[in-house]
Amino acid sequence: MEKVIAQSARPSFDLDKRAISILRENDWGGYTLPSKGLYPYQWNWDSMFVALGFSEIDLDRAWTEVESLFEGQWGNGMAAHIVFRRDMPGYFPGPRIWESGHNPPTSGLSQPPVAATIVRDLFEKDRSFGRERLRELFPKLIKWHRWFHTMRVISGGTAIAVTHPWESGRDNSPDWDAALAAVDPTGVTPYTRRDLGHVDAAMRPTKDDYDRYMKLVEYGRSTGWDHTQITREGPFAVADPGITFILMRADRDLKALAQYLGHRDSLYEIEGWLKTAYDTADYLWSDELGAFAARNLRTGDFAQGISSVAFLSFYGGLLHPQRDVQLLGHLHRFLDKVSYGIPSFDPEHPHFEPRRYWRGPTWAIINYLVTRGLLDAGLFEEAERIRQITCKMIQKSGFYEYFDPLDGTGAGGGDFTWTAAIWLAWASPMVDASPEHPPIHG
Ligand code: 9WN
Repeated sequence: MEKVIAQSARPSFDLDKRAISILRENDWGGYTLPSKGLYPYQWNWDSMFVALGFSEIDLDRAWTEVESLFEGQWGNGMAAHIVFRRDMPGYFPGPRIWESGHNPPTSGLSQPPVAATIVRDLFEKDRSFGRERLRELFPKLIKWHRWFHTMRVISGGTAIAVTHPWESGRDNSPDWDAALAAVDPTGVTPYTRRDLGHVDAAMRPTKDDYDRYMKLVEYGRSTGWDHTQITREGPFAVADPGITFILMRADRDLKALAQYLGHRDSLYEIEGWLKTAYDTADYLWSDELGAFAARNLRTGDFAQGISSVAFLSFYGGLLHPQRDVQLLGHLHRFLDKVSYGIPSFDPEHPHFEPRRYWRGPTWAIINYLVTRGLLDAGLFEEAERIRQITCKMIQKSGFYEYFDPLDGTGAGGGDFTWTAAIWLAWASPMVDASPEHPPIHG
């Protein structure tokens, strides 16, 4: 299955080669680390982007990445956000803090469900090769989606809650500021952060944030990781446009997979989830911001600014002429204000910080997801603009975890796997950027 990329086919051959070596170097045998040192375990959505990257060179290895992630799936369906296979003292909080009771040990929460979308990509690359593997994975995928639609909703509603900023994959986005401020950090068990041994503190979440992250872990652990209780009564529950639109898209892709397999009962269940998509989106639309925004499920309050995940509504398959005009206005504004977008938070907002983690920097994975949606919606010009910026940014700085949108400087961890994977799958100048799937709207 291994495929060799021909030198003549790719003008950025050195970067292609480097990207492939990063994937191989961070491959620890069936699963891949996001970055050595900083993140020495398997992370949920990282692994799915990694699978996409591997699918450019080794489809078999790509499927293995997805399969290994699901070794961390709980009996209740949750695919955990971190799977811990070794005890690495260089990372905090490790398996002993989480006390998941799962084998292999995992964290106690989840991450954005890009898996079904990526599995569909892998399957469509070679259907006969993937059929058996899809058959094995499908029940696990649908169980995970069911977990989101039951254990991460508050009775009567359809909005999907994130119960910890880590669950959103966008740890310290300003989207969580108000809800996080309401978490009382008093009495948090003293701890030593490890991330600051790898990355400059100015690029990472603050101590105030971290105390609250740990308080939320302690709370989850005290419930024995009872996800229903955590969602309904816990100290933090915010509806996140990121996870919401990613799940919407993944539900549609899961539906396509059910069709391939002829799973009629599953189709009905998935269609039931999809029927609520527009209601869920309505809940996240802020007239004041003219955009989708995170919303605190305990108070109903919207976030104070716009994050780049607002533009994932296209990826989620939503079309709404009046709203789309406003969203595209913001997208152009975000891109025009900086040289290397899409900034993760509104560059004109007072809370924008160009180097601090999710409070402004540009992320190649988000650019990729937004672009997939724009292509589906026929917005080719915007899509190509974002791809070219991403390409230029990586050519300028290398495979960093994320980038300063003002000058393209790489930040966070270096030789970062998901950036290498996104390069191979999409950002490299020679990748065919035409839409792989027909539009999914309607
Ligand atoms: C906590 C691994 C992960 C990503 C997240 C990113 C960051 C972890 C951290 O790194 O989160 O899960 O310790 O900061 O925010 O999106 O999956 O790359």
